[in-house]
Amino acid sequence: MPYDLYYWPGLPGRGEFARLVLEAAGVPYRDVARLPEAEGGGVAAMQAFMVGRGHDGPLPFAPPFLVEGELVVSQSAVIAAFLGEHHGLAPEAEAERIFARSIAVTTADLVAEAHDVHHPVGVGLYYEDQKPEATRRAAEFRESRMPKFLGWYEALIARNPHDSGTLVGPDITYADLGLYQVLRGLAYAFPKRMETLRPDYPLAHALADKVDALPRIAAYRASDRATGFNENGIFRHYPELDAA
Ligand SMILES: N[C@@H](CCC(=O)N[C@@H](CS)C(=O)NCC(=O)O)C(=O)O
Repeated sequence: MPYDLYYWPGLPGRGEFARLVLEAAGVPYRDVARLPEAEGGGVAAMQAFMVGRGHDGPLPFAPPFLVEGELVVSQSAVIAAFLGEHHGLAPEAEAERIFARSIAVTTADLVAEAHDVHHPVGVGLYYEDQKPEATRRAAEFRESRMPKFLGWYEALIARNPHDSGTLVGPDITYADLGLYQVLRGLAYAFPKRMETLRPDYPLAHALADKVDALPRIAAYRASDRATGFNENGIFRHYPELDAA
């Protein structure tokens, strides 16, 4: 049975943290909400699952979630860890396995902060209705939060005792795929700021380049399964929120 991944169509969003692990591992999956309703897909199928229609399993609070038979896995970091651990993209040693999970959860924190830059007052409001607050939030995010998160990733790679150029353990893991995605997202949303910061994080960027060159990731990015960043997503490019 292939996995069923449920996430909003039309944006990479938080679904991408699951999708990248599935793609890097070469694991078959259905991106259910992107399928036609005639094939049991669409947003309606996703929303039906979330209210328990047609199944009596756990209810995910929000997309993304992953379903395989009776197993329902929600929260982007938990999904990435679950898939990585089951499909050869996680460290073997227990301490490193646990730390990879911590990295993934921290990455989810960064994603939430990147989202809150354009929605600092309320998730249910339009960006246009919270622009002054977004301007203030963006300055703090660019100047303080981006260097703090990126510096942490850089330090992890530098301190990795395996000297593998990865965040944790001897090989590329789902934690590295998450870093790859946030670096791409931040470069899309804040191109000027990322250009300024880039020289400070050579190891993180080298790792992202390595992930980008993985044959399965390259094939995925060239496929019609991959969706580009846009202003419906988490990482949005509003020029007025970016600065060097
Ligand atoms: N912490 C969760 C956040 C999930 C989340 O906020 N999902 C968004 C889409 S990216 C959503 O549809 N939220 C609906 C809601 O919060 O009501 C995760 O990382 O998966």
